[in-house]
Amino acid sequence: MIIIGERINGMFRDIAEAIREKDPKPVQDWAKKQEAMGSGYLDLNVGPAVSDRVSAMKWLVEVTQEVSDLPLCLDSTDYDAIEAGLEVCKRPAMINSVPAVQDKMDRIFTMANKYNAEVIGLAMSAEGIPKDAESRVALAMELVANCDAYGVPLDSLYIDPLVLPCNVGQDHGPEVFETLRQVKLLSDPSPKTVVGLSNISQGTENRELINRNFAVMAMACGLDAAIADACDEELIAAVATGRVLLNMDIYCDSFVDVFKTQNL
Ligand code: THG
Repeated sequence: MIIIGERINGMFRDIAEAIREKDPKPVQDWAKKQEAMGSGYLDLNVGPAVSDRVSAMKWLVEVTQEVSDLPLCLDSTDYDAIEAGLEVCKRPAMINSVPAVQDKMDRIFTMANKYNAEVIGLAMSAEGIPKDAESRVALAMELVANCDAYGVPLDSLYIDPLVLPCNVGQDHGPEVFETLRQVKLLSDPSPKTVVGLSNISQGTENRELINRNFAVMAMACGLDAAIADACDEELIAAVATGRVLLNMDIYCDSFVDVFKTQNL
């Protein structure tokens, strides 16, 4: 499983402040730290409070690229902000994200072709997030069909079944696991899968324990990537162990340290 470092997000006060003050240091420090922990991508989200999302996203991309060569995951519901970010990305990026809503898919898959970008497709419609796995998989199928129609390679599509906090949406958990399993059967090549891991523990006690357990359970269902707290050592150790047990990495005595050097 690939870790997409979640920390450069304006929902965190230090990043919100950095964006406001145009101070690159907190952004660059988190970029370096998340890369050193084995992240394969860096999620960039300007957060809810920013007034000019377009210029903020462009700035986040530029300052992050000064210190890291990792591919970027541009996280916004504002597609003008995503496009502004893609324009300045030096390497192919990931677009985060598009729901199964036709006009949005039209814009995002067109953008994916233009910028050779990967795409996260959300298992939600204009009506919201369904509960059962069957409905989530049906929405994933719509995303797969549109991805294919636009000629975007299916393995550039990451389906996100959408993880809700377990203290309010406990019954969604098994549906998310089942969606992860079934998405792999939708097409050949199949789409990949991703989740926002920290969502599962928002508002709970003992967040790290919940995140870590959810991560390895989802890995066993075929999860390919997670937007996650890359600076949680225990999580990284659990993911590295999962990769060895799933035979994705060769065992050696220092497998956790090796995972951190791979930036898959
Ligand atoms: N799917 C996709 N993208 C996503 C999500 C998803 N992007 C955003 C989010 N979900 C993933 N990123 C985070 C980042 C931080 C937290 C949760 C998910 C988090 N933050 C603390 C909190 O809310 O308690 C903030 C603490 C603080 O303010 O210091 O947990 O699901 N495709």
